Parts: sequence; C-alpha cells; structure tokens
Amino acid sequence: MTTLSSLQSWVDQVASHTQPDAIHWCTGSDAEYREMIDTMLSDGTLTTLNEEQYPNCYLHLSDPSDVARVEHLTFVCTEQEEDAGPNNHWMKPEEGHERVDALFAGCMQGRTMYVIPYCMGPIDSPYSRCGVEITDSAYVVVNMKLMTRMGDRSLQRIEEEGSFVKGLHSTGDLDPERRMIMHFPDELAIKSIGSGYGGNALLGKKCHALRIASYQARQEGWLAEHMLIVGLENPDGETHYVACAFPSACGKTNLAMLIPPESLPGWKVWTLGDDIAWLHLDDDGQLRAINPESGYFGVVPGTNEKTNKNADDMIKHDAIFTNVATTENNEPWWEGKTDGAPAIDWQGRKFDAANGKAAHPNSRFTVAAGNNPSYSSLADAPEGVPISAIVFGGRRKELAPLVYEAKSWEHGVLVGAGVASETTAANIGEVGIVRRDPMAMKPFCGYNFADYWAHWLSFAERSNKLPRVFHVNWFRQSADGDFLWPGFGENLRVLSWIIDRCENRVTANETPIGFLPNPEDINTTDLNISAEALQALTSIDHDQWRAELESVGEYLKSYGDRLPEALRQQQQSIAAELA
Ligand code: GTP
Ligand code: SPV
Ligand code: MN
Repeated sequence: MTTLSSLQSWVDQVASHTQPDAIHWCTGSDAEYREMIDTMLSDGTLTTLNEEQYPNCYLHLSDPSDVARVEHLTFVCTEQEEDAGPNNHWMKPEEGHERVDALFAGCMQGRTMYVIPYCMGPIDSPYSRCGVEITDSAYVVVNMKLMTRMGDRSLQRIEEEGSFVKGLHSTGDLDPERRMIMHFPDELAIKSIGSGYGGNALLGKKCHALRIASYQARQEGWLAEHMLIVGLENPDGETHYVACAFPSACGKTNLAMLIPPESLPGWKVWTLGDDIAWLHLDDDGQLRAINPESGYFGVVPGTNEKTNKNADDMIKHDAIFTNVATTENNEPWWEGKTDGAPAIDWQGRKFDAANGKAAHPNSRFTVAAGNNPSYSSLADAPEGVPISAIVFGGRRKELAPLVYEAKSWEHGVLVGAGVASETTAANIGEVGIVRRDPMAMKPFCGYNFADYWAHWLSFAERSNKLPRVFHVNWFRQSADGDFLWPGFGENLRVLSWIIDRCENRVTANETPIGFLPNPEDINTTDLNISAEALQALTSIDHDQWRAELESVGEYLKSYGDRLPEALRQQQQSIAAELA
C-alpha cells in the first residue's frame, strides 16, 4: 500500500510476526474517523456522552491498571549504557528487541492492524519529522487523528523523504507484567506493548517527539522540549512568544490558553502548543519554535470556566474523554467541575466517595487544536515563531519564588537543570514527592542528561541573541496549605513582567539566584493578595537556598565526568555567593 519499499517491507514483517486478521492503512479522512468511532461504539471501547450538551464527544474507560505513563517500564536502548545516562532505564538494543519481540509474537491475532503515517509539525515545515505508527488499537488511531497531522498527506511526505520513525504498538493483554515502552534511538525505532494509555501508546507524542527527537536534535543542533508555546499580545499590539517547560500536570495546558484577567485590558493570548516544542536557531541566530502536535491530550480535573474557560469550551464538542466520571444525564464529570454531580465513576461503578475520586486524577481529554478558541493563526507556520523567553517551572510548596530571571544563558541552563517538582498522577507511582525534573524532561530525555546540558550550553556559541531564561512557581503554599498565588489567568501578570524584562523596561532585585521582581512591579490591581504573601513570593530564604544549591550540586555530581564543567562552575559560584 506504499511505494516506499522500506516502509512496505517493515509493515509486512510486523504483520508476519504479530499475525493480525486485517491490515488497515489510515488515510486520515473524516469519514475514516467516523467509521472507527462507530466501530468502537459498537464494541464498547467508547460510549456516547450527552449529545445535546456534548455533541460528538465520547468516553473511554481504560483498564484500571493502565491510567498513566510508566517510567519504570520505559527504556532507552543504546549500545553504551552511559549514552542513555543515569536519567533513563537502559537495556542493550539486542536484549531490548529480544524481550519485546517475544511479547509481540502473534499478539494481533483476531485484531486489525492499523498503519498510521503521521507528520509531527506543519506538513510543509523543514523542521517537521515524520513517523509511522503501527497499532492494534482503534482508540490510538482516533487519538492520533485528533492530535497529529496523519494520513495521506503525511504518507506522501514520507515517500518523498524516504525516512521515518518506526513505532510499533500493541495493547497486548494489558498485563503490567508484560508492559514495555522501548526506544531504539540509533534505529529511529519505538516498540511499545501492554498499554493503551496516552504517552505509552500515542507514539508520536512522548516516544517520538521527545525521546527519539531529543536524541536526533542533539546530533542535528536543535532542541526537542516538554514545553508549551504561547503568544502574548499586549495592548499596543506587540506579540511576544514564550516557551515554558513545566513537568507533567504542572500547568502547561492551562498557561498556553489562559484568558487575560479583566484588570489587564487589551491583552490577547494565542496558543501555539500545550506540551511539546521543537526549537531551532534560524540563520539570524533567532530561536524559533514549532509545535509538532496539532491537538491536546490534556488533564481534565481542575478544568472549569474560571480556571480555564478556553479548555472548558473546547471540550464541549468533538472531544474524547478518558477515565472521567459521568452524571445522571450522561455528561462527563470530574473533580473541579462546577456543575452536576458524579453518578458513575471512572471505573464504570456507581459513584461512592468511599471508592476515591469520581474521575481519575490523570483523566484526560483529547481534542484537535482547532477547537481551542485561542488557537494561533501561526500554529501552522512552517518557520515557527520567534521565542523571546524560555520559562522553567515546577510545583513547589516552598522555596521557589513566584518568578526569577537567570543572569545569563549558562545560568539559565543551571536553573533548568535544577528544576524540582512534586510528582503527579501523570506517571504511575507515588504522588507529591519532590524530585529533580531537569527542564521538565526527566521522563522524556532520550539520552544522558549530562550530554543534554552540554548541548543546551552549546547554543551560546552559536547565537548572541538567545532568549532570556526565567523560572516560575505558581504553587507556593502558606503554612495552612493555601496557594499564595491565584494562578491560572492571573499568571499573565507574571508573564507581562517577564516580557518587560526581555524589553529592558523594568529593573529588578539582584540576588545570588537571579533577578527577582520588585514587588511593586508585579501588577496586582484587583487581586486579593496580602502584602506579606507578595513579599514571600518575591523574596528568597538564604538558608533554604544554600541547602538547595548544595542539593543541586550533589545531583549534578551524580552525572560524574560527563557533567559539563560550565554547569558545575555555575552551581559553585551561586553556592559561594549564598554562603
Ligand atoms: P501534562 O499534559 O501532563 O504535560 O500537564 P500540563 O503541564 O499541561 O498541566 P495542566 O495545565 O493540565 O495542569 C495540571 C493541573 O494543574 C490541573 O489540575 C490544573 O487545574 C492545575 N493548574 C494549572 N495551572 C495552575 C495554576 O496556575 N495554579 C494552580 N494552583 N493550579 C494550576
Ligand atoms: C505528560 O504526562 O506529560 C502528558 C500526558 O503530557 S502523556 O501523553 O500521557 O504523557
Ligand atoms: Mn506532557
């Protein structure tokens, strides 16, 4: 079904190993989407939601053991263990193939094998990269349709280019003991079995656009990052684009489509992407970003018309919900929804608070990006958008101030490398534990972090107009456990300070960890925030930071000789200043 022999022979070979009953090459048409939805409605994979309130919206309840990414079952397979680094689980490619191929043997008997050609990034962008996912999950196909540019146009590009990332996926038997998410970066290959969920199964997303792409990006001189991309248009009509890396379930989707507060009249916000950015230097040394995706797989809990009205609106039609609850009249329901009440929980049981939450904390919506009212007209621009600022952030009750600016690119790389955040339900495992999550890429960097930081540092040799680097924290808490900062749309107040810094329009308070805002430079008009809270948000505790720098130093040391000297020096000089 393709003129590209390398693709055809791979498909044939996979079919003979996995033994599907039928093979379907996805065209990406709307009619195909419709047909697949109908098939899943008849076999129970999906159910319809209230057609008046939620037209063309469907619910999928996954296996209760299959509700999030599985970092402990995710491997990077390189010849040398050092190339995967201490930040990844590693296996020799030979062993990786052998173990996972055994699980794939005959696994598609009785099933249809779908072949999904896709393009990550605008179809005519030189920065885009293509892949083909083979899967036995119809749910994966419809999600890929909403989230990527998939089908005939992508196949055409693949046939022209002759190269593509090979992603093989099967839900297998969903047994966590037979679940493996394997990456073979030198072969541009992914093999994932035993999960039908999100980042484990939609291989264009985390597996390709982050793990494989980050590996390629290092070889080719660009960056593949866990970042949202947003355009902020001020009342004078100037738009600045910023790229922000926050760990999973730490606020990217919300920030990417925020609604400006009434007390900041005239501002507009344009969404380019909510999860992944591919960043390239152009010929003038300007860093530019594209979003490889074209849809959102977003956290549902917490979404409402106050926190994120754009998301609330965009998931009212043509959306797939995974693992939410439903109300008496069959509307989707989740914790943080402001109307209705749960009748059936995410496991399909009659809701009973004794069983825990009604919606799974990592329940997700899938929608095409075009559903978003704030979708940027430049999201399809092949050249991407120029980035003015890079913003790192994490979920930290203590320590990290609302915002600070790094003093240089090198310092910015240290700020990124030192990001720590409380773990969330996006991964199966304990929630709320603070851990290092450098550049929000701990689960996603396809190679040794030490080499990754060296790669980041090398950008300073190639451009003298790199973006400024910042760190934000929306999650500081008071002693009683209340958030000190209102967050959501109000975060624009912080972004506007960031832009003022980029434009040299505002002075700042220099501290050892970087430049902090003078409290009066954060616009708090109409905000109900006490002077003490603002003071706490815009200052640092030297004792706590001394301990933090020591801990960052220990963490960096765990990367041994490969750690770039410049990063060690940054850490030492800040530690010395704090002492
Ligand atoms: P991934 O899709 O997992 O990469 O996550 P994300 O970074 O896009 O996170 P998302 O925006 O979906 O937010 C996750 C959770 O954090 C949701 O429950 C939000 O309601 C909550 N959240 C987002 N922004 C803020 C904020 O500014 N303040 C507070 N307090 N909570 C927020
Ligand atoms: C994340 O966990 O960062 C996500 C969701 O964006 S998933 O696609 O499942 O990885
Ligand atoms: Mn993510």
